[in-house]
Amino acid sequence: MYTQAMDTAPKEERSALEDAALQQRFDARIDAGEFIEAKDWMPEHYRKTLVRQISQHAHSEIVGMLPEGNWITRAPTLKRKAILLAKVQDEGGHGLYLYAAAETLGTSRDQMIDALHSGKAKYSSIFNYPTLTWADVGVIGWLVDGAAIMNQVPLCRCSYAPYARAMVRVCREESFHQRQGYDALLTMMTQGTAAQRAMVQDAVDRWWWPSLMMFGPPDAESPNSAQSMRWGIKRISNDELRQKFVDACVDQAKVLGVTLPDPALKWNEARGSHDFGAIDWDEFWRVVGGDGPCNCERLAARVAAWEDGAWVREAALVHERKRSLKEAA
Ligand code: BYC
Repeated sequence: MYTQAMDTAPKEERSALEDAALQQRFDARIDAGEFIEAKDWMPEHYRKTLVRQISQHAHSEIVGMLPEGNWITRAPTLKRKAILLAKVQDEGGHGLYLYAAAETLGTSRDQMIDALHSGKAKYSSIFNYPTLTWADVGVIGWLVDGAAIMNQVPLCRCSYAPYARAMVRVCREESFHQRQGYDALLTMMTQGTAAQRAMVQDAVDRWWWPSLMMFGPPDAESPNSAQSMRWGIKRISNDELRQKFVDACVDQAKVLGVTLPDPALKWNEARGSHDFGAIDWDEFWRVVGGDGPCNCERLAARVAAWEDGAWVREAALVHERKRSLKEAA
């Protein structure tokens, strides 16, 4: 595990005056747009906020492998299967970069995984919806990965450098994910049968609103936003990102030939953006609270994977022990 190699004396040995000076210097660095590294002093609340966000993000990547992983054995062609395998594997990699980034803040991976498996930790609401048809896989790429990119590109400039660095790589891969989903849908819409086109529309109808919820609650009801924006963890607010996403999707939907399921969606000349209908926030909080269509199934699948993989972890430890004994000899 990485630990926080503090350059300063432990908290109990520092005076209030020293603490105030450290805080002042930290604030000045944030104001100057500097990046904070793992070894730098940081306020406890900043550290906790980062661990909360980064670990939730890591869990989302790992749980996010499940809805699509479900379709690997049923992909319609060898090409689509190979693409989907690579994509799901990428999501696993993203989870690992993010757990490693969170570990630099002094939280162990075991602690984070325990929190996920015991149901204490959150992960993105979006992964608690079922993937009913092959079109869902395309729509996840287009809308879910599209929303993820919109939200994650600003995180490449997050004030905490290890998170920002991880996000650069994640975003590059996410953009391939978004394109593969859009391409799969375009193929179905332009070369498919009427039934396949209807399947795409049905998937868009089911995933549109949950995708808008991915950006989190409205700014006015987002308890963490103000402080996270002040610290440069979040650079753009939940509502602003949601609006940018809606605006981007409208044109993409036209090219695809699908209808976004919102009768209130229309261009607002004065705002230079699209107006859209009300999001069902009761549904969002229900899903976040554990009562979505697939919450139990997702958690059970993660716990089972962890238990079934125990022998791999044990074998890796024994191998490492043997290797270091050999090296010492
Ligand atoms: N689902 O004060 P707020 C991916 C929680 S991975 C569940 O606005 P914040 C992908 C929030 O945690 C997608 N919970 O919070 C992977 C907070 O609860 P706590 C994941 C949500 O942190 C595989 C409370 O609501 N992306 O795309 O300022 C395949 C109040 O919210 C959600 C990330 O994690 C939600 N949707 O802003 C394909 C990106 N929204 O912790 C794709 C990094 C909010 O106070 N994270 N909550 O108990 C972020 O950017 C921010 O954490 C959020 C929320 C914008 C998500």
